[in-house]
Amino acid sequence: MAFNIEILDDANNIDLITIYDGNSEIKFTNFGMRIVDWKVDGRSIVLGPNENDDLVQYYEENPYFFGATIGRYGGRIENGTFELNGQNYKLEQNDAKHNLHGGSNGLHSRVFDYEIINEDKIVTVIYTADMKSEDDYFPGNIQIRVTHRYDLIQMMWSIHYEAASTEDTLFNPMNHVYFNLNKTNQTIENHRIHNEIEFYPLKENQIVKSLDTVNINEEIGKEILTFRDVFESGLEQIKQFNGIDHPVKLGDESFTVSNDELEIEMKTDQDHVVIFTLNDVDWNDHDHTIQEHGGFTLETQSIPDDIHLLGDSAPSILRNGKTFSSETSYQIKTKDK
Ligand code: G6D
Repeated sequence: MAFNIEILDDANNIDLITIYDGNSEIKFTNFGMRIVDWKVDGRSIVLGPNENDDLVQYYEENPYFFGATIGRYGGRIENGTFELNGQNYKLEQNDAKHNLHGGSNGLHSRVFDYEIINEDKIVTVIYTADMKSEDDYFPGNIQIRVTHRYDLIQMMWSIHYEAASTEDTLFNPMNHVYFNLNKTNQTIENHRIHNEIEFYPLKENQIVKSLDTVNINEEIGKEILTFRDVFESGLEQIKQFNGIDHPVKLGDESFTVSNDELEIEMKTDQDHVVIFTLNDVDWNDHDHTIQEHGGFTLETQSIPDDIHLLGDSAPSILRNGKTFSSETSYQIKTKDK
């Protein structure tokens, strides 16, 4: 078991952390607490920069939040405003009129202090930061601790989030990793989704409509869907957004997606996952390796805009005096040939 650290930007303390053994390799950076790459048997299974990209520039330009830790709030808050304890808060409107992924000063834009613990075949990276209300206009200063752990035997990446705030606030973090299990530069259409997809329809402005859900498996009449089935389903919501960009209800203990060779199993204590299938690509990533439907996210979090849908009982409300704690893991399994 081994790990190494490469300094990418000395002036800004940006590092690339590589953890590897014979079968797999995972790379993180303290810039936005990102997963940069994850290779299994030499194949990259997450979207990210190429070897010859300038990593910092790549992430500064990338509009899709590849691999980034998102916070304080994953997804859109309608009109960038919300009310909490009778007080109205105005956030940055960085996505049309909405606040998306916490705004431009969100966690993805920051460089974190970190420490590494190296145990037998398990490497743990612990990031810490303080986020001030004046940074992103949410109430309260929060202390955040995010732990990325890689188990080289299990090929399992787990993320633990912890936070405490000086005032009642919203905290709804997630990781914006995109997976594609294919060896070649194919889209995700061939991937099978082993769980039912029960999603929350969106309004035209991409904000969740209501708490009423639609079950794609029931609509199509198929137990196990491929992404191709979903894209070709003709369902209004899928046509409208050119793919999935929806919160999905999690019913089972785990959520699994596979192709013929690999399987990714996600486990989380969250009740929802936002799945986004890279629906419109209008960014030139120099090498042209990013394509429409070239990856899917598994963003485990509370339903975006829950503060408007659920008010005082929104799970994203973090009360002063309470500690937020949540865990998600992604495990790669190779299928028997
Ligand atoms: C998110 O749901 C959103 C998408 O609409 C957005 O385009 C993407 O992040 C960058 O998952």
